[in-house]
Amino acid sequence: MSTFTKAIVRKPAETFANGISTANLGKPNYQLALKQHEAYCEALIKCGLELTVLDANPDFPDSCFVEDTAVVTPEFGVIARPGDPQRLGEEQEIKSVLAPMLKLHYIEAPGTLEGGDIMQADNTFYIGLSGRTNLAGSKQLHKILAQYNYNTYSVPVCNLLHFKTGVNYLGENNLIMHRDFCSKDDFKGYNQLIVDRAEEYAANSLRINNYVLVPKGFPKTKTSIEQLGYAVIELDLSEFQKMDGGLSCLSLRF
Ligand code: CIR
Repeated sequence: MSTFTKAIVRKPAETFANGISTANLGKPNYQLALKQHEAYCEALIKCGLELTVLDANPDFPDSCFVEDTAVVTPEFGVIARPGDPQRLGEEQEIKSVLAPMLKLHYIEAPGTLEGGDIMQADNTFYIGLSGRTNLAGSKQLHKILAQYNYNTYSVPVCNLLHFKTGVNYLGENNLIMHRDFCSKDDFKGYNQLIVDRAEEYAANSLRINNYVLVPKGFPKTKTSIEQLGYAVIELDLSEFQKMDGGLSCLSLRF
């Protein structure tokens, strides 16, 4: 598992509630979202990361979900190309932030790709083909990652917003995933921690250095992760869940 030293986050904008959502959990409370975001930033610092906190950008209601705008490693970054027109343009903002830090590559039209569809497991990147990441975008990323000697696999994403909505790599060969995750068979070589149907949101738990961040309110999943030997930090993400966002989407880590 990579050791991360840095992260980029963006504060939620006042327009946050106008973002894209299919959750049917009601409108988010902006003040509470800001508080939850602050707690998230503190957790990243506890994990040992140096944070770049970007100002809120009201022109893009979903722009606090920075993970979708790029794929990053400590050596290089790939500027994504969001698959939803409402988010197209967010990647330009991130490009100027990452340019002084990393060598950059770019996903180009007709390719679309969002960081939430890309999962790194040691030397392998899995690229989820979703409503946001198309085959052209996936092929471009394959080519870029091959230059750095990473293995890459494209896998289908069914009935989920992003690939990492349903599966995440915790390190040490452990994957956490939905019971009905459609490409489960592609991951037979991993130890699969299957989350309870009632706790599926917690499949988006996030390993950072010596900790695993787990959304608050999913006790069975928290216990299962602890039983694997991980130190857990629980974070309340209720307001981000209302906008289809989870732990991984709120930062770029490298
Ligand atoms: C969207 O629909 O794009 C945002 N409302 C949520 C993005 C969540 N990002 C992620 O899971 N990586």
